[in-house]
Amino acid sequence: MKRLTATNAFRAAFAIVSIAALATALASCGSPSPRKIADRNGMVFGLAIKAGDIYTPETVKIMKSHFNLIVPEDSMKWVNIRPKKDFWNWSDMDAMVDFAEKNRMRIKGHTFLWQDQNGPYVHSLKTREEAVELLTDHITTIMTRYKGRISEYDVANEVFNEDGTLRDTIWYRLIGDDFLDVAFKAARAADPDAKLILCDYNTEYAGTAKGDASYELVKEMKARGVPVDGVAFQLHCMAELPFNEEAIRENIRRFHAMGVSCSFSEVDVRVKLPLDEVNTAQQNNVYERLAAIARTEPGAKSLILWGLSDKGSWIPRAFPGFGSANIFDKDMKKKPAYYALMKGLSGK
Ligand code: 9MR
Repeated sequence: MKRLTATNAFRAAFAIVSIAALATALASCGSPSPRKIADRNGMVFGLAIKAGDIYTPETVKIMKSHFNLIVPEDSMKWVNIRPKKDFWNWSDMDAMVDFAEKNRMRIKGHTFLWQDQNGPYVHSLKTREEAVELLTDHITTIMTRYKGRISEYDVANEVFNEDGTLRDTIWYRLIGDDFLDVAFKAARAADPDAKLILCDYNTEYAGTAKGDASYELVKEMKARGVPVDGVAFQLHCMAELPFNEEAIRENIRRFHAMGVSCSFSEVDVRVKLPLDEVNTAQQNNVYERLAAIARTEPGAKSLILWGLSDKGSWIPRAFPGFGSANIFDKDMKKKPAYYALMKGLSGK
């Protein structure tokens, strides 16, 4: 039997260390991270986060390797950032903007003109002049503070009824037909470089009342010189419903043709619980197709997830009996939907 000399022992140890180093190197240069894939494909791949997420190491790790944009799920909503007319709560947004910059991510603002989550004083506005003044002040103050740091904003959110008419909100009622013009013009004046977006749900399909009304409204806004740069389709989807890929692509293309970009901006795909083989396959299909559309349509190139895991999701509160809408489960384990989404994102 060969004796283990000092030289042999050294060689053996060296070989083991080399193999370990090679394995590590192979692992690290293996498949690129989702964030790299999105960057390479020229895509925004984003995540809506809650204020505490940037202090949760497990979430931070996933955020850094997966996403190139974050959006506050709630922190910029009127009642949260400005609970009283003269009291601004900047701390959460300041921390998120710092976090995004430190990690070289973009950050999106959400949202100014909306019917929900307004401070009580908003509902006691009485005249057009008061409403224009407060809305303009709100937009100007936030966008001036984050000028050059926040790259895009949902300036207005959910302005349509399902039949395509405009929703009866405090802003529309008091300001009148030019309520969106007021908001978008104030936004452009506050930060000329920020991308200004009109956001809604059920507007993703061409050929539906709401989808077509949104297209017509943006076309008219552009024609009268109102600075609207993009539309956002929220896409809180239900796995069991039919998914009309062609109608989404057609819609994106007609917006693209007039220089308006589209984003899938609040993506989650709920299922009627429990999760089973059938609805898992349906959910996978929606995630994969949405990512594939966003990747392949030059007028889209943006997909933002409304939360990471089923743990903090808004779905069970809003839709009793439904859930499991996100790509990680309650224990932060990757679900089949995760892999389906990645397949759509990478095209492999
Ligand atoms: O996910 C958000 C939830 O945490 C809030 O309680 C709720 C009310 O502010 O808003 C949810 O986000 C909504 C988004 O801002 C606009 N589109 C619909 C989203 C789900 O309700």
